[in-house]
Amino acid sequence: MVTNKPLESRHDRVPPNQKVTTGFPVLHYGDVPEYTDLATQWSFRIFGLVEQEVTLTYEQIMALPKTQVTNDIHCVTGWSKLDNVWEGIPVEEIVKLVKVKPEAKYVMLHAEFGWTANMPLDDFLRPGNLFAYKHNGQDLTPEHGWPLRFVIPHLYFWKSAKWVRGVEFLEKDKQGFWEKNGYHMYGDPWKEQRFAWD
Ligand SMILES: Nc1nc2c(c(=O)[nH]1)N[C@H]1C(S)=C(S)[C@@H](COP(=O)(O)O)O[C@H]1N2
Ligand SMILES: [Mo]
Repeated sequence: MVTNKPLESRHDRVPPNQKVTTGFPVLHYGDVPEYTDLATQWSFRIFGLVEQEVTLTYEQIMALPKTQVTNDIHCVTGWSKLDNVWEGIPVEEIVKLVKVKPEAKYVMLHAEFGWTANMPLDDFLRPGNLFAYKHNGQDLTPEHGWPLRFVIPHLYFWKSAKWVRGVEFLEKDKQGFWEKNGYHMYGDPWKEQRFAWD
């Protein structure tokens, strides 16, 4: 018999207590940055536990090899969005630009206005993660992180920094913005690691 089960009951795709949305909610703390000239107002810094840090211009970032990936995203506030098509720079292309020191075990993503998100280095490096500039065939809108956002689909979507401006390699884990505000240090949606006490 053919069943037309609601997407929420597809437990292989949707983590516990999440609802599938076909919209694309906008969620962040603070203002949406406005840029008039990326060449002068924007750069991307790779620093911390690396042999030699680098700072790239927007043009240099956009000249890196590109990829397209499709994934599902899960926001801690309870919505999931399936089959997102992202275009961007694979995480490995960014990491190739520096020599990461062996002591590095965590990363901190740095976004506009000092916003941050932390994660283990191994999670950051997962194939499929990318620094995206397109979603479903369109340039990211400013609200969704243009000109560049990180996408790490296996953790709650708050780890996917919008308006990302840098990556810092660290020996010890440190709280990012939402983690300081009570969210979980890791944030696995399948284990419902929403808050620090979960
Ligand atoms: N720079 C920045 N990135 C951020 C956030 C933020 O507050 N600032 N919020 C996170 C949260 S909680 C979510 S759910 C997603 C939302 O992305 P969207 O607005 O594109 O749906 O962005 C994440 N990235
Ligand atoms: Mo979120």
